[in-house]
Amino acid sequence: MSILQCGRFQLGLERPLVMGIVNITPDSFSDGGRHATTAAAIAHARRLVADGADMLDIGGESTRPGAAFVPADEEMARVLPVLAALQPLGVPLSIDTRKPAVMHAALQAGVDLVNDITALEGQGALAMLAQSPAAVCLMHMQGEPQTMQAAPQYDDVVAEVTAYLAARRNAALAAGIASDRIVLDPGFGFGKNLAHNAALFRALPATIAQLGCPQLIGVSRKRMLGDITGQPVEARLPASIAAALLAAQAGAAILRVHDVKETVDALKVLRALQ
Ligand code: HH2
Repeated sequence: MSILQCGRFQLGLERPLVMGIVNITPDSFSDGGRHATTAAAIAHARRLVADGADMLDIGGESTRPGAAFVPADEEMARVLPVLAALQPLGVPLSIDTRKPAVMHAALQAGVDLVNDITALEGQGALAMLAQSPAAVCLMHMQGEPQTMQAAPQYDDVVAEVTAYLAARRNAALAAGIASDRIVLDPGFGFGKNLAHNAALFRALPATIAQLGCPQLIGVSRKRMLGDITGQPVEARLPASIAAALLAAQAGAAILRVHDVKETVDALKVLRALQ
């Protein structure tokens, strides 16, 4: 059985883990403003744990297409009080950030995983993580959130994303981050149109899994599901569950979701009847 060394925790990966999303932002694409105060975010996080979340992903900057940049001190003011309050909960805490300064503060606060949509390309990020016990999630993105959905282009999306993830995994290994601390993520919706996302999704078991690291898959409520179903963001729960189950069957190790309770139930059914 493979294990993820994740800060204070050693996580068995024999079944997909459910990562509940806590966005402390005014502008996230599906839940912006709903948990924007410290108290609301803490209450939401506790609810996700009660609903069966195996870990929590705390974010203070929306990275939806076109999102505004958030200064590091503003992002820290959003996430640090929430991290401090959730620390005693006994659940692995992930910080969703691309800023080394925020990573540093979150590591000081005892975060167990650093989830970076720029795959630790920020100045000093790899070396900082090498000095910590935290796990890392390295994600692929083409371009920048401001403009990434304008005209994403690939010759071969699967080959290019796989090569990028392999290169970032190798950079992490070379920096001294052990392989049992590395998670990879193809980055659904980050500089990818529906055809790109679909090609990547189909390639999950065949190609990306061969990189030998556990994979995190984040498709919850995303526009690709709206493109397929025609549903607005608030009506994408059935599509999100379907995609989560497909990702689980394709071997995903961690499912990053907004709707924890429903996903946990769906995974129970998959496990019992598969
Ligand atoms: N997706 C989002 C944010 N962070 N991290 C990883 N590793 N993988 C993802 O697919 C991923 C991510 C976007 O979703 P959300 O947090 O709900 O929205 P927003 O960026 O608007 O806050």
